[in-house]
Amino acid sequence: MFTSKKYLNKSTASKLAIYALVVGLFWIKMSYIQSNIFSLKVENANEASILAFNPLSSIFLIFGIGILLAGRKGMLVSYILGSVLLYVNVLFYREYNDFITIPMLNQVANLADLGGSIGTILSLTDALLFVDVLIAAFLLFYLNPERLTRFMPKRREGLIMAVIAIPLFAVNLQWAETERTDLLERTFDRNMLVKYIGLLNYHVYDAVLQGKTEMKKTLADSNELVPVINYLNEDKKADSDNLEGVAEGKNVIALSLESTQTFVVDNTLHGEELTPYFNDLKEEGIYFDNFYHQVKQGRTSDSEFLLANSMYPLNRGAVFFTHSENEYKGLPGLLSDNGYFTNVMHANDKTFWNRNVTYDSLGYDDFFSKEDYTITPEKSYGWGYLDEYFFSDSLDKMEEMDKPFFSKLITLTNHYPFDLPEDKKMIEEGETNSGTLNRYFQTIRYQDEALKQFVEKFKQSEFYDDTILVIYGDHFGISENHQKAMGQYLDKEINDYEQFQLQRVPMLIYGEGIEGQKNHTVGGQVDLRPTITNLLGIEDPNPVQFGHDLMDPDRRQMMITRDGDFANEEYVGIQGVCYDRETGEKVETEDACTEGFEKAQEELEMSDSVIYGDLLRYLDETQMIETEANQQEE
Ligand code: GP9
Ligand code: MN
Repeated sequence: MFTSKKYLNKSTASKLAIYALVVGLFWIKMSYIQSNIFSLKVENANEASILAFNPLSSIFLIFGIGILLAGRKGMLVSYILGSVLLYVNVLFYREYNDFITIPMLNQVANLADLGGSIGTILSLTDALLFVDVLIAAFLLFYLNPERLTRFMPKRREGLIMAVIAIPLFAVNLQWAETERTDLLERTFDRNMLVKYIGLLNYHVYDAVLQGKTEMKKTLADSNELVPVINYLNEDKKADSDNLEGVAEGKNVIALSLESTQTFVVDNTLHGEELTPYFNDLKEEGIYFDNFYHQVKQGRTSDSEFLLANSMYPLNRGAVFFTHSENEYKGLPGLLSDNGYFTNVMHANDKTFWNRNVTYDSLGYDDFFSKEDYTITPEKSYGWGYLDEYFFSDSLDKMEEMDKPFFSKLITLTNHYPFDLPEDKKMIEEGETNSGTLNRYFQTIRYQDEALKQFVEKFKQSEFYDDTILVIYGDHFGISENHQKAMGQYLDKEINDYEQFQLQRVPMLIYGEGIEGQKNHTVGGQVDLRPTITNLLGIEDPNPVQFGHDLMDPDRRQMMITRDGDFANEEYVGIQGVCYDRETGEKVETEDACTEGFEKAQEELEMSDSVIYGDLLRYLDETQMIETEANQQEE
């Protein structure tokens, strides 16, 4: 009896030891990745403790399920899958500074292409992130310290582990709420979610969100559009007629500049201007210096979505993939109805970002993609067709087009990893600690030269007098990962406020009859559509637009980011913290920015509801009912 009890105790003790070792091993790795590879901006000791604690519940959950399904083999499988998931996020984070969402997985082909730079994000030392898998396998399968029994976890134990995960998570969440209330309801920022609940729990949460959004379209009905329209009407003032119709009947070239940020404008490197041509050009047009990109995971495609619909893109995934076949009342469709030939010109695969499908839904008449350009190896580099040739061929195509036309051109050369052939480099590379930023200066300089050739040739074209150019940056090129280098270049510390201000992209309206002026209004890509229709003097019957004409002197000065942050006339609000927009000083008054944050959240939710519910399919019906109601009132 005595021996057997001792035997049992020893056996239980060694079993528990193995459990503890394997759990501990994964815990250490996950903590290491969360604290050292991701930059989650831990601000105090409490946050650091939450971050250290948060892997635990998810580890109990995945190991518990593994054991429940297949004993120790299952535990090892959980260990391996968990490790792979962590690592895939590490790679994704290096490229995107963000975490994977389920909708992003539908775009694997795209992601593979984006990783034209995969070599740049893989690192040899990454192999170390898998050494622990071998140790875990050894512990689970070969270690037998007491030579009494092998490690044989019972399924019941798996169930117990999985159940223990629940109170562990509850503790985690309660603790996180001490830092941020309603964490799970206010989920625009994945960095914050991961900081507070950990990467694996974040994925569980993301899966729940996915299920919820899929339900939304099925459950949607036409009534849901009414509050959106009412909300938007509240914000609308009498239409200003500033510059209304100055470009009536003219062609429009919307020129989307890849990864081009405002900080390069009027800036120098080694004493040379980075964008000498644009710097002069902007003096001849209307230049907006407080104009922000508003994209999220869909990058360029998100900026295209903003332009076409004056709605916000999604917080998870690229709306070009997730809701490509919704009904939209897009700008291209509107212009086509007004006699325009609407098209996109972009020398990449037509399926990239699912463009060929979504462009149809937005109402474009045509798409000139890679296959429509005569691309030779001599004229290509990195991502493909070099901008100068792309521009020149595109102008030739425009000569032939039916007029008036609306062409959106998307450049490509100034794309991460910012590589250029030697003979195209017009400036020495930068001297910061980031190769990415150092090369970025060179591709920016190259793009400016290509722009020069384009605009100068355009000026010679016979449609110059009848065309306006709308030039804007699609999104940032230099991510937060390069903050230190950016600080070295700009010679200041890049704090949250500066990082936010770096999300400004240049925006210029240029053409015959448009006088040069600087416009400081606070706006973003969501405002492009109403601005363009105002210039063209085209009545836009779609009431579901979140943007405001940038030309309107009395417009609402507000720009909302996809993270729920905002800039308005006075303030910049970032993750609950308020700054003076001009000086960047923290504003200590408690609720100076509360209204801004609430507005941002409300507006993003409205926009999301339209996309998730595919609500524009009910627009005609809703408007008919409204008109009838109005008539009855009269
Ligand atoms: C690809 C180009 C770049 O066609 O638009 O896409 P991005 O990575 O910037 O979203
Ligand atoms: Mn882009």
